[in-house]
Amino acid sequence: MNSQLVVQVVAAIVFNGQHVLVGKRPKQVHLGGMLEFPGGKIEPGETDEQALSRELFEETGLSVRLGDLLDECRFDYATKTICIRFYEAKPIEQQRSLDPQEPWYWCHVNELLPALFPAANARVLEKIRSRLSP
Ligand code: DGT
Repeated sequence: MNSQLVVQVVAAIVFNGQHVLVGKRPKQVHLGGMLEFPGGKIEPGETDEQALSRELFEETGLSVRLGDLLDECRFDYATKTICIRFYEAKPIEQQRSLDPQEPWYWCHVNELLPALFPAANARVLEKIRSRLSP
């Protein structure tokens, strides 16, 4: 049994037509260099929606309307266990444009290669692909 504290994480799959918002994690952090969906750890007292709105706005300046829960996954790493919930989202307003220097960009769904993402994202990537394939 894993007795480590479980870190609660939320992430958004923001769809813009055939594109989804992704970012590259900074080199120095856990899973550095991998792609991720915007989001992060839930602060004490926050709902999933509050945490996602805060993280998305801080990271990208984007306001979204949250949709369905697409996947929930518990994953054990060497140093911690995470429980991550992925929500579908639609962009409402972009407060600032994304600078090419920033890690965030709109990626075509055909380019969401599982090898570029943390293993915890495998199932949701599968769901995104099957949702958009004809
Ligand atoms: P910080 O800098 O400590 O405030 O970090 P936060 O709140 O931005 O959260 P972060 O991104 O360090 O932690 C999220 C954890 O979930 C991290 O261990 C990586 C993991 N993870 C796996 N897949 C994803 C994903 O698609 N998006 C995000 N944001 N995290 C993911």
